[in-house]
Amino acid sequence: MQALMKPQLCVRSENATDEYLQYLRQMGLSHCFVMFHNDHSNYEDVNRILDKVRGAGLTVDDAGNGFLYKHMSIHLGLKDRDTWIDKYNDLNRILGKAGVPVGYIGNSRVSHTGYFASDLTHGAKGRTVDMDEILRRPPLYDHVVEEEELWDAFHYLLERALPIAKEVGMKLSLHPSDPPYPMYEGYASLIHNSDCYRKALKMADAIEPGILGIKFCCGCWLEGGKNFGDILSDLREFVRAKRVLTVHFRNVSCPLPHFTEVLAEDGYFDMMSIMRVLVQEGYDQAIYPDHIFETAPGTGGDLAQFAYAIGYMKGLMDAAYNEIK
Ligand SMILES: [Mn+2]
Repeated sequence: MQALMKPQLCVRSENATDEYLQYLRQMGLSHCFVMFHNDHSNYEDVNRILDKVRGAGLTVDDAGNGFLYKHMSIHLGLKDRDTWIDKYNDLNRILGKAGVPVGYIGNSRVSHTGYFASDLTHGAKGRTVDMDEILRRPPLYDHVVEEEELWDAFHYLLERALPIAKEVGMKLSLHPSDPPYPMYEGYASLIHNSDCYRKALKMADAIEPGILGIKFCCGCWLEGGKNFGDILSDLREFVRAKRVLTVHFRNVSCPLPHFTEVLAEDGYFDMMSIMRVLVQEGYDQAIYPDHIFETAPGTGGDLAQFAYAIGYMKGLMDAAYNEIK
């Protein structure tokens, strides 16, 4: 069976060089996503960079600007949020009109204890979370932001973002909080289990049906373990409902409270079983290896790490498609 899902890597707007685009193509990739720097989030630069990426033979599945879509004024509902929502919507208008089918929404917060080397990571430095340490941290903001407040701000954002996305033919994908834990650093997490996704989709569909979707981060699901949900049945449910817009294919050493990110083949979960569900359900959207190790200077850096991760992921994907031939 011909592969339906689309393995992809990231193109940063400031690194959309001929050499980098060739690096993606020489791994047999024909898909990518583009993260736009603030300096490149205007109409001319967005279109220039998209033209260049597409001219190199790559399809852009999704794109956005992390500074804008993760802006805390939006997610905490601060006084200046409308200014930031307007800037965020302006970029989505540009992206949607340029034919990018998927954008981003929501504050996929990321916290960790640090990057540490161990046997689990073969001596490279892997992102590590010790939830007990994180829970001891003081609040980041001047008041503790409870769950209800966060959902109110999200609803306010959805009311303003979804109609614009619909108008320009775009869907918006939402990533879980990482680590997925209800409250830490003085503010609640929007998405810390699969029921939070069900709630978000229902809320969004009441405004504009079918626009909000999921960045299905296997890493976050596995970090949360049973507290997040049943990764395989959740994946099946959301893929069948056509709500999964991209998959982050990542494994961890064990569920919270203390995990390290590891190579896909080394984690506690069998990543082939995830690939099987995607293939069986006819998943036809993007799939991305997500995070990588920090390695010693002179050992190939991020490019080598991503090449290894994409190669392993594509190998599993081919094996899974071969099973149902
Ligand atoms: Mn992720």
